[in-house]
Amino acid sequence: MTELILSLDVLDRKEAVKVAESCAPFIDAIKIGYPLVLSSGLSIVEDLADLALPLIADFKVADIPNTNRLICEAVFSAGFDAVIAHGFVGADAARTCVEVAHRHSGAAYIVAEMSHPGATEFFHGGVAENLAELAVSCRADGIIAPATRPDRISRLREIVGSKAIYSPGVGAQGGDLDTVARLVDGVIVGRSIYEAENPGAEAERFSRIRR
Ligand code: FNU
Repeated sequence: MTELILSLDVLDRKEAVKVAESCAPFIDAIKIGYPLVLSSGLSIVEDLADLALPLIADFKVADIPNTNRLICEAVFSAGFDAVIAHGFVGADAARTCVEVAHRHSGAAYIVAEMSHPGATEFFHGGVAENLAELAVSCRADGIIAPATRPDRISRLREIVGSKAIYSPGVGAQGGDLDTVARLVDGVIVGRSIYEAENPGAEAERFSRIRR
């Protein structure tokens, strides 16, 4: 089964909760990033707690080990179940995120390659492969790989094996749902669902990948 993860980049707190509630029966997790947390505060986690869905903090943590530790402690203390971190900061800093996550019985995912067009400027030429290898050696729970480039997902799968691959970029960024769903453990979808007239119905439509 491929998971469907809602990317809840909705700025208004009430609207965010409403969208999450309508999508809840059709999704496997909710990803929250800076847009919602900076507009609503970390307490948004409490507002979503009743849905009993895993909450992923997409903070792309990218600092020195000590600061990464402080950030990840705050993330898991707030009630998140997983964190997304960058690997380009090096194994020591990335490993810190993984260690804090595991101490809290949570998960940490390392960005191997991003989905936007500009990502090819730096991630290609062996960098994404190195980051995927780093994710494996740091015992991360998985990687983030681009739904906009299925061939790159396949290449990164060779490196991470059975580790989870979560993939943003379907819909609004042009990635094809069915193509990507066959290659990854979870598809991350934001605008295509939360900007729809009926987000719940759209989430249900996307949830065909869970079957
Ligand atoms: P949607 N996201 C992404 N590409 O899009 N975390 C990446 O390479 C990556 C991400 C996030 O386009 C992005 O920030 F590492 O509206 C947004 O929150 O479907 C979501 O995935 C995609 O949103």
